[in-house]
Amino acid sequence: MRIQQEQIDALNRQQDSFHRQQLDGLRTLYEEKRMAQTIQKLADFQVALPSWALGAGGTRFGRFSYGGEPGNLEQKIEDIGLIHQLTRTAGAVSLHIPWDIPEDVAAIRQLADELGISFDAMNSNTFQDQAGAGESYRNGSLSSVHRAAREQAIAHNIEVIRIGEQLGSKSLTVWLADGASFPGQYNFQTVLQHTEDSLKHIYSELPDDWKLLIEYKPYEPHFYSTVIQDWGTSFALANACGEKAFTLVDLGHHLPNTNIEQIVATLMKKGKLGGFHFNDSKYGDDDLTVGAIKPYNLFLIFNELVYGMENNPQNPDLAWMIDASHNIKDPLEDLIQSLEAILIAYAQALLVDRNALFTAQQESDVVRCQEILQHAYRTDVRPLLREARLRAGGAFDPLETYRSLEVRKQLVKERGSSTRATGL
Ligand code: LRH
Ligand code: MN
Ligand code: MN
Repeated sequence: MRIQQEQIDALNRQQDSFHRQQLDGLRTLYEEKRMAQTIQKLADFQVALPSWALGAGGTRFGRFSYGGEPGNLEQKIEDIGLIHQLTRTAGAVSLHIPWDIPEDVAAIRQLADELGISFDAMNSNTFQDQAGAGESYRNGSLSSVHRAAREQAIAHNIEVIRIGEQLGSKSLTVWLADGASFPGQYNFQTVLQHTEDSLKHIYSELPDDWKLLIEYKPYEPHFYSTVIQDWGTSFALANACGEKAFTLVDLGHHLPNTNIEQIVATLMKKGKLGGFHFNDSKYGDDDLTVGAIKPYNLFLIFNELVYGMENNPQNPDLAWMIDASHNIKDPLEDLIQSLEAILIAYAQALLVDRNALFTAQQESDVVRCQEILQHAYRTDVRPLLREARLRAGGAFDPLETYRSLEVRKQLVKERGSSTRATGL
């Protein structure tokens, strides 16, 4: 299904005067120049959607199918196209191989092109055994003590790079499920060495203009140890590989109360933050809608990201992606909510008065420091998001537009109620 621009414009027109009033209200709080800069930055910000998150995810206890799920890669890209058309923020897709191997690369590229979607980081998968594979990843992949399993995992990653090259992607994200469920199961130093050697091999096959993004996670699927458990391990591996290798932060991959914003600051100062997976969590890697549980925390993280983007030329542009799973919500609605939460936190961080904060920090005025941050956090920045979207041809309110146009109903009509998307 395709939404006609006229349908979006007609709904937008109904909000015209309300929008103007709201935007004028913000002008009483912030200077025109800062408003304009913020709107432009919001308009430029693009977040990749993962090909595996457009259908119902489920848990290990069950999965509740959602009607009209995309049955193939084309339909997944079409779904991202719908979200992008409404939000103007989802102009990229991140593919997981082999869940989403393009059968006809030229056709997929053309479709993505038509919808204004580029190919962001490619994701390899050495955490599941594939039908017909010679080796099992039961005892690990890049870290395995079994040479043949390591070689198979390395070859897979190289194949993912080659597919990505044909699509115009520029980075490979490696997340390893490798770990131990019980003490003594493996030697920590041996598996770390194998991982480093394997990553270096993959790195040597990386095109010059590509990046290798190394994701970390403290636990799950293993519950005693994970080989790449934290940012320090990822950072050390990235340094061992070379200047095109970076750490990737997934918000759900931290133990409770970890100061993620400080990790962001440290990595950006070192020029080694390469990518970001957004989601939210209460307990672990819950993969909930971004901003659903800890919006202030998200703001504090964005505060460091903005500081880094403004002050750390040594750090490259980041690969942004939503890595959430949808168990009971319509995946497209959930992704629209996540995009909104990301942009809200970004806008609030852009509004922080950095000069005033610097002065207050120099004066050790702790109360003022907090006030400055919270002044920005407590601002309703949605008029800025709407202005950025309207200028780009998006919807005043993407979620309400999605509902009024009955997009899901159309998708169920076109695809049926029992299609099942590949992914987690
Ligand atoms: C691991 C992870 C990683 C995977 C994705 C499916 O928990 O966050 O990014 O590739 O989930
Ligand atoms: Mn992730
Ligand atoms: Mn995860």
